[in-house]
Amino acid sequence: SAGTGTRCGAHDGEVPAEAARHHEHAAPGPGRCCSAVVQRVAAPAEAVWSVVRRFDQPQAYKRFVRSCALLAGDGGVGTLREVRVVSGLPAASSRERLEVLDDESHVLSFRVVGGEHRLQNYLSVTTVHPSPAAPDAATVVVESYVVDVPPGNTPEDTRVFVDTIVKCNLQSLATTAEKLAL
Ligand code: A9S
Repeated sequence: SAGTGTRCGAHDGEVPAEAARHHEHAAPGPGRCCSAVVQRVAAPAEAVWSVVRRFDQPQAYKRFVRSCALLAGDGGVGTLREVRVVSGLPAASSRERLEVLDDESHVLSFRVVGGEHRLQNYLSVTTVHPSPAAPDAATVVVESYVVDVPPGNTPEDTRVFVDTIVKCNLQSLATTAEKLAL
C-alpha cells in the first residue's frame, strides 16, 4: 500500500485501487481491531447503492435492526440515527452518525456514538463499485471497520463477532438489491 493506513482484511486484487483507498484505516493501535468483508452482488451498482445510501432505512436490509429513528438531520452527512436491535444480541440500541455519503464515488461511512452495546467507537466504511468482470450487471461491495476491543475480549473474538454481523448484512443487501434489479 502506498498510503500510511492499514488495509484491514484481504481485498487486494479483488477491488480496484480507488475503492481500496477508502478502506485504509489508520493503524488501529492497542485495544482496537479492524477487518473488511467483500460481497459480490448480481445487480447493477446503482441498484445496490440505492439501498446502501438510505442511512434513514437500515432495516431495508439489516436483519438485526428492529427499528430506526432519526434524531437529527434528514439523511445527509451529520444525520444521527437511533437503531433498536432485535432480541438475541448482546445489545439493545445503537446511536450512529453519518460521516460520509458520496453519491458519485459510492462511499458511505458512519460512526457509532452511543447506545447500549459493547462495540465502542465502531467506524465503518462501505464502498460499492461495478464488478470488473460484468460492470453493467454485477457489483462488488466492500465494508471495512475499526472498533475498540471490548474489555475481556480478544481482537480475534471481536473480529469474529463483527465479521458475522457484517457478512449477514451484506448477504441480505445482495438479496435485496437483486430483487430490486429484476
Ligand atoms: O450495523 C452495521 O453496519 C454493523 C454492525 C457490526 C452493527 C453492530 C451493532 O449495531 C449491533 C448489531 C447492535 C451489534 C452494534 C453497534 C453493536 C452490537 O453489539
